[in-house]
Amino acid sequence: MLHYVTTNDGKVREAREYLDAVEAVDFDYTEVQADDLGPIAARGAREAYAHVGGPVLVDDAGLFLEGFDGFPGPYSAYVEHTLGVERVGELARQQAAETDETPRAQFRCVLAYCDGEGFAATPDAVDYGDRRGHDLAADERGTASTSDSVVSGDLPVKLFTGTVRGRIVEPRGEGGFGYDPIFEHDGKTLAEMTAAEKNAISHRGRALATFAEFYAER
Ligand code: ITT
Ligand code: NA
Repeated sequence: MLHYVTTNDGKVREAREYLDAVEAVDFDYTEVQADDLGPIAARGAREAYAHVGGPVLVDDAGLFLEGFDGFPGPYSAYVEHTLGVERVGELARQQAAETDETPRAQFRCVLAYCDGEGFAATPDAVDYGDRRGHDLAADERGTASTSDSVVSGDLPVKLFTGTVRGRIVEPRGEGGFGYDPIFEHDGKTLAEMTAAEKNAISHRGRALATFAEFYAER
């Protein structure tokens, strides 16, 4: 049985569309301080595996504002609880107005899988263990990728990353969660989309689709 480790019900709802046999575990793993999501998720997966004793999937996500060098990024949950979503949107729009540009942003989701076993090496594997910086301009619409994260002496973890690009707008919509109301993609905010519509284009949906394919083989 796969354990989806999160304290966030919105994430669980989205994950269930890809994984039928999944048990949500409300386990608050230690979020190490890092400037990218990969190492945070990988460490979380190792800790969660030790706690659960079976296959675990940890989901670490964040909003990366392009005009603010990726802020709030790995600190998105903290910033949501302190500044709040509307204020983050206002800041991004104010700054962009000064340069007469549209504020752009990226959502990123890193899924970290650990089941105590090793993984066959993937040719394009990136070691996220030491990765720094954000590949913000990767693609106009979004990306999905897979990589191994094997830090020597540690449990092997496999990472699945999804991104989506969009514009920061005034809050609209009642669906989704977190920063969804201020993030517009193809004319709709993620909060104006149904769960299926959001999954089809979102950072989490892309990462989950890649993971589901891998997990079906595992
Ligand atoms: P867990 O760590 O327990 O999974 P969390 O909500 O703290 O739950 P994160 O650490 O990944 O999750 O925090 C990411 C922040 O980004 C948090 O403020 C979320 O509300 C927000 N977020 C994550 N995924 C999102 C999505 O799909 N749409 C909008 N906001 C999202
Ligand atoms: Na968290």
